[in-house]
Amino acid sequence: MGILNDFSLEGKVALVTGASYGIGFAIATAYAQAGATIVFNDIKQELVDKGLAAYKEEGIEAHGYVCDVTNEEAVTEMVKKIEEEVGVIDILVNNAGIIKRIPMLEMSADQFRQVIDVDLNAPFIVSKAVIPGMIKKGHGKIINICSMMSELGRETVSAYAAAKGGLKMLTRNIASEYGEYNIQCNGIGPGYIATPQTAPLREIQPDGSRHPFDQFIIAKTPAARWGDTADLQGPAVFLASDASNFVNGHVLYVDGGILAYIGKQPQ
Ligand code: NAP
Ligand code: GCO
Repeated sequence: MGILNDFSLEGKVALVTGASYGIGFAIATAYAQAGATIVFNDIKQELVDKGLAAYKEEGIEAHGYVCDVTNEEAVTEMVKKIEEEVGVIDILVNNAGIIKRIPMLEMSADQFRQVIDVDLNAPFIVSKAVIPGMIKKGHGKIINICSMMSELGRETVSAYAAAKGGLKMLTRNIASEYGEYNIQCNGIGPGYIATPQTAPLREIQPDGSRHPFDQFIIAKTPAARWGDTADLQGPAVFLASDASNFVNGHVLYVDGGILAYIGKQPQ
């Protein structure tokens, strides 16, 4: 097997936050295929139940917990329960996230805070709860799901871009602070991926045409397509495995080349 062994997650416990569906579900499914035991959380029991059923359909016996990742007490309690019921967490993916697309001048401070809370404060809270176990174990992998908005802004996503920019720097700081304990912390920066979060940007127009933003992204992506959650699975397994033990503080952009491309010139 040689080098492929380095990509195995056999015997590892992986917690993927907000992974009942979407990107988190795809990453967790790939981890299970690589041998990991899957743990995930969601805010509502009904979503956790839906997620458990979806994992079962994939032949995966996942462990689901109800937990709002912005609630430090609930997160500490969840991690303690996971460690007792499943095992100490080897791999953490801070995936749970929200976006509010509101022009800044129309966005309330409370709405801004809600996005920062889930997309930036929560990765801090969950990482803080998980790192002690990783230190005791002598290894750990933390993968923060960043975004192209860790690098670029655009209209209506001020809170989201601020959070994801901060998450890039939190990634680098965790790498800096805990690298000596053989903990690697990296980010994945997905491009535009077809999930419920981006569904409003892909809605077919009343006249049957594609959403203007959909056409915009196609023109801005060298791959000339939206990403699929499956496009993130290989990079996520790499960053969770021994194959990346000397990769630390890096954000791996999985964006079809958008960040490298000025965009197709109008015909
Ligand atoms: P999604 O379809 O909206 O799923 C987000 C997940 O996070 C849901 O399961 C949601 O649960 C959960 N969640 C939200 N707030 C939570 C909280 N407070 N506590 C626990 N779980 C919570 O999003 P996605 O497209 O899969 O995105 C997943 C991650 O990738 C996010 O961090 C997003 O910012 C990032 N991302 C997405 C794209 C893209 O194009 N889709 C690109 C770059 C980065 P509920 O359903 O209960 O709210
Ligand atoms: C948006 C999109 C993006 C994507 C992603 C891009 O409104 O621009 O939702 O933010 O979700 O983060 O990397």
